[in-house]
Amino acid sequence: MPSATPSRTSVEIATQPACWRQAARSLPAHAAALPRRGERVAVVGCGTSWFMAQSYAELRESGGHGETDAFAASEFPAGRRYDRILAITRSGTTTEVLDLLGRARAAGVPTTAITADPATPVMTAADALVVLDFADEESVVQTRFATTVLALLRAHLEAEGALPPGVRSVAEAAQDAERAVSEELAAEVCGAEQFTFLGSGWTYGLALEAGLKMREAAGAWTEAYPAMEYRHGPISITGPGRVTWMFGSLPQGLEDDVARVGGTLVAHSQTQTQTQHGARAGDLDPLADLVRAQRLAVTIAEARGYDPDRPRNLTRSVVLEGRHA
Ligand code: F1P
Repeated sequence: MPSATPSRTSVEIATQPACWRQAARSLPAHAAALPRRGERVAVVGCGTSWFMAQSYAELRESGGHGETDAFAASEFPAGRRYDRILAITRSGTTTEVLDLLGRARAAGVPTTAITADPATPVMTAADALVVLDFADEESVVQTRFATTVLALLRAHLEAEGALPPGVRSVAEAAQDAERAVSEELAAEVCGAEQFTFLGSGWTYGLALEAGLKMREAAGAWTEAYPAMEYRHGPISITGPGRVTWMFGSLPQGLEDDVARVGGTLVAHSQTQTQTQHGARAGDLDPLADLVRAQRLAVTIAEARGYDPDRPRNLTRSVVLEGRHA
C-alpha cells in the first residue's frame, strides 16, 4: 500500500516540468561549454547517465550537428579520436567517468562534464563544466537530473536551429510532462507481470532508461529493445498480462503484432504514417512519456512493499576502491 507521505522520489518526479523549463532558461549560461556544431563528439556516462548520453547522441547527429557516439564510460574505445568528450554524471564521483576524463586530459582531448554537484572531483577532472544543481536529487534512483540534462541538451540543439524532424521544443515537452505527472496510470499496466520497452532513434535511450528505472526502483522484470528489433525474437516474451511500451512513433504493424500475442500495448504517439499528417491530440512527447514510466516504477515498488527511496543493492554512485583518488 502507498504510504500517506509521498516518497522523495515521487516528489522529485513531479518537479520535472519546472526543471526542464529552468534548464532551457539556463542555456545561455552553459552554451559555451556544450558541443559546437560540427564537432565530432563522444558522450559518456554510467547507468542512467549512459542512457541519456545515447538519447542525446542520436538527437544531435540526426539533427545534423555532427557525428556523435555514446559509450558507457567503462567501454570507451581507447583508439578513437574525438573533438570533445561530454561526460554526464549526477554525482560527479563515478569512478569510470573520472578515469576516462583523466585519460582524455592526458591525450589532449577537450572535455565537458554535466553534473548536479559542484563539490565533487569532476569539477577539476573536466575542462568545462555545466552544473545543474537545481535538478539534484535526494533520491538514489535518478529521475529529474537525467531528464533535465536531456532537456538542456535538447534546448541547445533547438537554439542552434535544428532539432530532428518531429521532435518538439522543450517548452512543448514540459507542457506534456505536466500531463504525465498527473494523469492516472492504467490498472492493467500497473498490475502487469513483465514490461518490454521499445524506442527508435533518440527514444531508444529512453526505453533503456525506463527498463532500468523499473528494475532499480521496483525490482521489476523489464527488457528494452530498438522497436524494429522487437519482432526479431523479443516478442516471444509478450503475452497476456505483459506490457509492450513504445516511446515515440509506433512502427507500422506493431500494434497488430502485440494484439496477436495477447499483450497490452502502451503507446502515446501516433504511428509513423500518421506522423506525416501532423501530431494527434493526446500525443505525449517521449521524454514526458518517460515520466510516466518513472511513476509506474514507484507505483509498482510501493505495491510490492518496497521503499522507492531505498532501492535494493544501489548507492547514489559507484566509487570503485583504489581506482581513483
Ligand atoms: C551513475 C549511476 C546511476 C545508477 C546508480 C549508480 O551515476 O550508474 O545511474 O542509478 O545510482 O550510479 P552518476 O555518474 O550519474 O552519478
